[in-house]
Amino acid sequence: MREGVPSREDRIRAVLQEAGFDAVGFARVDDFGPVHAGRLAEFLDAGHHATMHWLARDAARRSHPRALWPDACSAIVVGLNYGPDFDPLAVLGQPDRGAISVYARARDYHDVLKGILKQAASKVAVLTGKAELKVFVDTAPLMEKPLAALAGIGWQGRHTNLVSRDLGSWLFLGVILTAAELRPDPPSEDRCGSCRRCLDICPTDAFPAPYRLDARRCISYLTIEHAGPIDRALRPAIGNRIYGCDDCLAVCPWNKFAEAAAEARLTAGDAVRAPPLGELLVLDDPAFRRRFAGSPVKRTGRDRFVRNVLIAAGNSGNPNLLPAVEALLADPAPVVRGAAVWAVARLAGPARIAQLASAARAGETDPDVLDEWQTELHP
Ligand code: B12
Ligand code: SF4
Ligand code: SF4
Repeated sequence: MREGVPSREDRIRAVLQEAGFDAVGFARVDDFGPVHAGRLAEFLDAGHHATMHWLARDAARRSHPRALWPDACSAIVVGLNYGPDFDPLAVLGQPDRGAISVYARARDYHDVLKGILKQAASKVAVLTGKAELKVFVDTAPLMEKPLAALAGIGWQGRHTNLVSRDLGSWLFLGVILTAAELRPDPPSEDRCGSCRRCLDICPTDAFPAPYRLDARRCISYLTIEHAGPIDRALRPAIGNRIYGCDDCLAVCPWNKFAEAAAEARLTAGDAVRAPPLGELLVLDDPAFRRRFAGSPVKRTGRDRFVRNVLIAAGNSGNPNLLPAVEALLADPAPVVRGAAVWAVARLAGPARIAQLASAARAGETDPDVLDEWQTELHP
């Protein structure tokens, strides 16, 4: 490269930074080592993917970027800061309100990130000299975190997410695969040192070891991805977290360099800033859709979401929520009725449960709901 003339990589970086990305890095696809396929296999063999069967189904393609796209030569990895301008853990001290994780308090990041990436992609394609490239955000079978670490965006912290020296733990990742050969950036070093704050704070003890997550215990999985009743043993530790969890990210000391998100679409909207549980317990399907239009929260659907709100209500210790909770004993969705039984028992105790049982249990056929009644009536 001649002195003073920006390299191809510099120009691509400039285009992506101008488009709004806070971090941009380059990796050679060939450098993505077999270690990651091995770790993915270990994760799946241990059952740590819970009911996310798509992770196992796609394992072969997920193991290496070239298995996803054989022509891929280089990866351009981008990071978008979604740092909060509030203390994300403060809402945990307000048991009457629901804690919605930071990433879900704004517009769906899939839409935002993909939109910006797609807009910038044609310019990037011209600069790479290869017309064909592929853009990925989250949903493709690609191991984005190890790829981002290889591209020097940050390192995988003990909580398994990518940590950046400049942005801390609050960044979304996106990837462009291209057939062009681009000069790679040096991979990031692990800077966790002797810290284990993220492991120690986890409310449900979801890390069987550092750098390993058992999704079956992770509140993010349980409240977003898991479809049926949530493991009874884990319900108390969920507290008032009704969509996702930020604890392990929020305590990371590297966040001290983080700044609040610049992208306006990633800042919290009023509908999802610590909403009162009482408002959420009464949401029917149309009201749920209206309230969470454009937000990632809509992904769970109303039934799973109200199940989460019932667990938070049961943990709230607030008997004022009881009328709304008891009304849900007759909800059409079994997952809601079952969670309502648990919540009534927590808020009103065994005498009230016994009083309600004969009417509410009559005609019940769902085995999970019957199981909830059985457990509360004969603990
Ligand atoms: C499945 C998934 C989940 C699952 C499982 C999470 C997990 N850790 O695997 C659940 C639903 C629990 C989840 C939760 C969250 N997720 Co998620 N999720 C994904 C997804 C789709 C795939 C991840 C995956 O491949 N997992 C399989 C495991 C095997 O891969 P891995 O975690 O990278 O595993 C590595 C480690 O185990 C490590 N390892 C094992 N042993 C050792 C030893 C050493 C020494 C080292 C260094 C590493 C190491 O090596 C493996 C790879 O080599 C990605 C998007 C994508 N396509 O990559 C988003 C993604 C990881 N999620 C994301 C986010 C934001 C979250 C949440 C913060 C959301 C929230 N607030 O609730 C939480 C965080 C929970 C946590 N602590 O991980 C972001 C993370 C961004 C970042 N900075 O890293 C991603 C990248 C989406 C995106 N495009 O931005 N998620
Ligand atoms: S997201 Fe919450 S539950 Fe999941 S590993 Fe992190 S602290 Fe634990
Ligand atoms: S909290 Fe500590 S151990 Fe966890 S990712 Fe951050 S620096 Fe690493």
